[in-house]
Amino acid sequence: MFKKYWDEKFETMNDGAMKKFQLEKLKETVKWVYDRVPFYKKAFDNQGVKPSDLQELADLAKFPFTIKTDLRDNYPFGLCAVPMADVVRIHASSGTTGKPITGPYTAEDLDQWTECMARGLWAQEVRPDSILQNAYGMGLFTGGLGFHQGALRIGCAVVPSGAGMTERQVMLIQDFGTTALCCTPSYCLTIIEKAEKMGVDIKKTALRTGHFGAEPWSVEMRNDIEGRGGIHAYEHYGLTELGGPGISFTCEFYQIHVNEDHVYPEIVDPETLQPVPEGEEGELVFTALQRRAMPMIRYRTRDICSLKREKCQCGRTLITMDKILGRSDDMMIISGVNVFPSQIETVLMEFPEVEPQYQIRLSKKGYIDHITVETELKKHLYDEGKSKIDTISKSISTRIHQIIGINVPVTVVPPETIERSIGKAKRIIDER
Ligand code: DLL
Repeated sequence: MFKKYWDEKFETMNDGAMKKFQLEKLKETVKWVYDRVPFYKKAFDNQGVKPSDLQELADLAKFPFTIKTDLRDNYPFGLCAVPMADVVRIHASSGTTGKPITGPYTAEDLDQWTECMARGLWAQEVRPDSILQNAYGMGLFTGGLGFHQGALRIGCAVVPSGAGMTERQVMLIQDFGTTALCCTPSYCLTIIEKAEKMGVDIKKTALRTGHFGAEPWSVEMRNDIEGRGGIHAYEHYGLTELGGPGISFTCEFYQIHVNEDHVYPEIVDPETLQPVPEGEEGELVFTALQRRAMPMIRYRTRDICSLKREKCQCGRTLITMDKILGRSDDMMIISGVNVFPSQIETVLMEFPEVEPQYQIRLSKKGYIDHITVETELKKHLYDEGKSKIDTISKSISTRIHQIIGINVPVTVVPPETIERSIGKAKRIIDER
């Protein structure tokens, strides 16, 4: 049976019907948390809003935002809206600083998450006869089990290889005839590089699709992965606070469709917190529509992005979001210009001489902040010596100036000195 969409009703729902559905779910959710979570009751009361004030979608703007520190302040389960007896799984973010962000799920939440994942993977050519190698970190991270469940629901063969042991990943791709690979885009590059070293041409394997996410990556990086891996590189986006991956996914036309029957997206100006007009850039804010264990109301993701409602050739009517430019936490202000690592990446990827590996080092010289971009040259070029290295680093620096408008010295480091990622790549080294 030919089935184009996993869930045709919602994926192709007309705007009016979707808005009606969203309003109904929003009303339920604000009431659900107001009645059950003291934090929300207090926040709504302080703002002078009641669940009954939500009469149309625009009324959501009257409700308070939720931010990361609210989750930390109420760690681990203070924002939970159900008794522990109804919780069946708890995920958590890696939390590089302080305590992690917790993500509890009821059985129904898990089921819906699984549906969202199956929906995305189906749109990305995964079928019951696919062999899907899941190299996202297994465990507390939502990537591993999120993709696992979605793939199981489709009924394909799942290889839960987890992140790391890269040589073995290459072996499994070859021996098992893996057709779909799930991992972060930076880990995919690590796998491709390892394969090249092992003398394995990934293009000659059965691998056809990649399902990448969990970190920002440029279109140029995607093109590189597609070219070197001989695959279609699809994307997923999500965050622990909203239940992990499954918030949005790319279709075959690279449009990132938001599962807006599950999350209600808004874009706000990060300074004024006012909604910005459609198509304009700002901070992504999500409200959960169907979750029960820990539904977030107007959660500020800190991800910088824009939303567009345009007709997509794939036939899906789900609103689309742009590729994430970066997190506002990772935004650097250099000579007064706002810069995201992904913009530096875009310039670097124009240079076929460099490896798709880079780090941005921030340091202090006296009172002055100093930035350098470190990257690697292809080994044979590096071996040509200093004058080659100097010429290329100068050209990159000039190009960064042309494109982004900032003066940044570029340092070429010896081959393979930038640490290869197996999960989320660390792009900024802050030594200030
Ligand atoms: O990274 C969930 C996930 C797993 C998404 C696997 C996709 C695939 P967290 O660890 O909580 O959850 O990190 C969430 O990662 O706010 C973004 O800043 C970033 N992020 C996630 N997906 C993308 C993407 C998972 N496709 C944070 N592009 C988010 C850019 C992404 N950034």
